[in-house]
Amino acid sequence: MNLFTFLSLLLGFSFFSLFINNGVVFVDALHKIYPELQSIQTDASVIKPLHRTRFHFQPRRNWINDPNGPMYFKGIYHLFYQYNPKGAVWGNIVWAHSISRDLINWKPLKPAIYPSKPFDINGCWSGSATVLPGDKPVILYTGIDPQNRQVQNYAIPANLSDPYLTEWIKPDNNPIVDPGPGVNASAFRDPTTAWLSKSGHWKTVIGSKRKKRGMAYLYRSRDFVKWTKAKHPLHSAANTGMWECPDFYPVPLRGKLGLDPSVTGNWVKHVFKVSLDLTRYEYYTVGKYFPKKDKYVPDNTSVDGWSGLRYDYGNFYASKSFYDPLKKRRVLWGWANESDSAQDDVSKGWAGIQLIPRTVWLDHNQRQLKQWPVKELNTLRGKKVVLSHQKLLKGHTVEVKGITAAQADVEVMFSFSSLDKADPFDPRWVDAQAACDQLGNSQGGVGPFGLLTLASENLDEFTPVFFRIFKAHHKHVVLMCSDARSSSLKEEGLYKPAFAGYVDIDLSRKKLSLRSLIDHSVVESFGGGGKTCITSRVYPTKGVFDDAHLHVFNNGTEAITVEYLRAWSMKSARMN
Ligand code: DQQ
Repeated sequence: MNLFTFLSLLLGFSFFSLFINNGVVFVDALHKIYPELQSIQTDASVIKPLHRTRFHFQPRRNWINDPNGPMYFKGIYHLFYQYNPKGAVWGNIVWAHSISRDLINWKPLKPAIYPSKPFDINGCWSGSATVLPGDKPVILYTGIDPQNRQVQNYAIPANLSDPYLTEWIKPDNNPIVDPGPGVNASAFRDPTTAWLSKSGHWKTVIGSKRKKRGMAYLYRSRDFVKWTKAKHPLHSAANTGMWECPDFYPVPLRGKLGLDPSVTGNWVKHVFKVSLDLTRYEYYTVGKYFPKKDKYVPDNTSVDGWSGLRYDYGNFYASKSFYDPLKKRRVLWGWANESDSAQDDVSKGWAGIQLIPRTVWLDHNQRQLKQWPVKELNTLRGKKVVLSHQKLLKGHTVEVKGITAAQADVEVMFSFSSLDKADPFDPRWVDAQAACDQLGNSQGGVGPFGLLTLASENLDEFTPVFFRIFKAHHKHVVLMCSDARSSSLKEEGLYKPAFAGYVDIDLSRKKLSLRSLIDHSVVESFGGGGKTCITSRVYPTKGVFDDAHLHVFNNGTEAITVEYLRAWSMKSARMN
């Protein structure tokens, strides 16, 4: 079995599905479909607390996937998301809708968009919101029509004076974009937030593929209703397959400020992100947008392909960002699927969470982004414990006691006095995950050091999140791992990868930071101040609730100092 087949089985995706509908052959590579499980409803009152997240977004039950159309409108944040109202696997998809004043506590509203018209009768798939001048939100989304073609539709609020935007209208002049000649009608979806160019045109990008080439088709419109396809795509890349959920936005060269998508100029770069259906990972590039030519060109420091930079090197997909005009920041949402089986999801009665929204900005090296949980998350911090100047010799583990280790926020700053003991870097470790897979948290020179999260009392279950530092030719290489292999004593049907990424960081201060958000079945970690992020979904059997433990550890010969460790018990968010 190759890696992709294995991943697809475990993550619940099917890469190659074939449907014949009304004589149209519909080849696609989407969420795994379980017709017999799609409409098995679990009573919300019998959903068990085990493994449910308490501060990561989830509805009370059922399946969720992509975040859709996040936006801020009249004092309220809106999050829509792909949702199956009838069961815990993908199917019957509608745009569910929740609102919040702080991005952390959420109130559910009724679904905003659901199949009801010929232009979306077979599905209401992902899309984005754009707030037009005069504070008028519009949603662009992909509808599946009676021929199973993917078409683009718009929806508008029924009542602009309702800050909750409860009712949405899908005008009858939809679809506003159909695939047209030469475009693969079963691979044409997920319109981006539109931006306004100086010429007065609105522009949006739609993900697609041409043979094996990933495509970002560009469309222009003056009135948001009549759209024309540009001669050239905004961007495309060979052998990357279908580009799902593209995202495109400006970031200033310096500082953390977020920008409205229409901003251009010499003082900004652009970020282009796609979700690769073939690998179910995302990659982004940092580059330059030429508005007159409507071309995006990645910088030569950004790898433009599936080994490129990722927002998150773990379980994170179909992400979408938005500009928050209230706090002047760009906020990123990502979906984390379950890593258990569809049958487990049906017995749990739910599947999928949204990760904590993250502020994103360009790192001062201008080659990559940095990410950090929105600061509103700190309002959930409760009891705090602190460690400082704690020396960890080789093999030392110190338990962090006094907080709820299954529901916690932990920030640590590690330091070391020398890198002389760093092991040599094997140039074959191009893929960080392969390196982590091979080495795990076995003894090294400088590192592994980090956290043991969701640990059982006798340490037969735990999810370590840690760094290892290697010596390469002219520099040091920092590997960050979030290794789920020992995360659960349950073996059957669980996907337990040793997710990993490299951290491009200056080690001259001999310091490395780590923050982990631990929430029962998710460990979401930020290394090097948000340079490398990794999310793991895990299902401990013993390290649960009050029986979960948290440790800080060093298994390298070089002594490590915990300069400080601050850990908080996290309160539960008001969640739908
Ligand atoms: N999920 C949606 C599609 C999108 C995919 C369907 C990505 O619009 O391409 O639920 O997870």
